[in-house]
Amino acid sequence: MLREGKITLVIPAKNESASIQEIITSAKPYVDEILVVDGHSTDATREVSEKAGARVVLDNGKGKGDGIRVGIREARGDILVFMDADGSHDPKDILRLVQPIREGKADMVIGSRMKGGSDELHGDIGRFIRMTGSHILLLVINYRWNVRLTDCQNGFRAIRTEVARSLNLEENIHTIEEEMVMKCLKKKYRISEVPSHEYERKYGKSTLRLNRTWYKFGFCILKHFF
Ligand SMILES: Nc1nc2c(ncn2[C@@H]2O[C@H](COP(=O)(O)OP(=O)(O)O)[C@@H](O)[C@H]2O)c(=O)[nH]1
Ligand SMILES: [Mg+2]
Repeated sequence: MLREGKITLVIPAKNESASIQEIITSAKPYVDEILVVDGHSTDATREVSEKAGARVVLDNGKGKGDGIRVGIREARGDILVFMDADGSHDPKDILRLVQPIREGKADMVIGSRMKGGSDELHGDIGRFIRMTGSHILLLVINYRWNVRLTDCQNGFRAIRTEVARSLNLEENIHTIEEEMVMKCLKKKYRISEVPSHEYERKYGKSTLRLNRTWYKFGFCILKHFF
């Protein structure tokens, strides 16, 4: 059965004025609404986004997770797609992410970098730590809920708006991705994955500061384990 639904693309963005225009323009044909959630950028992210045709709202200045939560609250579509503003994700994958939801086969669909490959997870010690850590957390989730996901941390994903709102997400930083997965599993929502390639961010540096926040990822798993 085909389930129609309007798509809102939610783009959390903090100081991404160099890449965001191209991202909005190339995503436009695939979605009904583009909502940029600005993390109090000090560059022209807001202006560039509005000019490119996106609706822009501000987060509360607490981090990417905060931005995602604001996006979930403000979106007008029936299906949400989250995509980063740094050029890591290919807008052409949006329809693939949404398809299982439209077909009524899934409530959330994650773009798997393990199935699609990543330019940001291999090659140096920082990336090795990031990938290994994320695999350990993934194993904990898989055995706890008896599933076999391959990527629980990619931000490129689609979810039914109603489902996202029912999760009452609380995380303020990048830990929101794993929180979303665990809360879906707890509530017995169906999660599926499609392959998606992760490209290197086009400009600037990642906002993730693992040296300062790594323990929060483990703590978040513990918090939602039972
Ligand atoms: N709204 C909002 N977006 C943010 C914030 N921090 C990062 N982002 C955005 O979240 C996305 C992912 O961040 P990024 O730094 O690329 O992290 P990584 O992909 O995990 O290395 C990018 O589009 C960032 O601009 C924030 O505090 N608020
Ligand atoms: Mg990135």
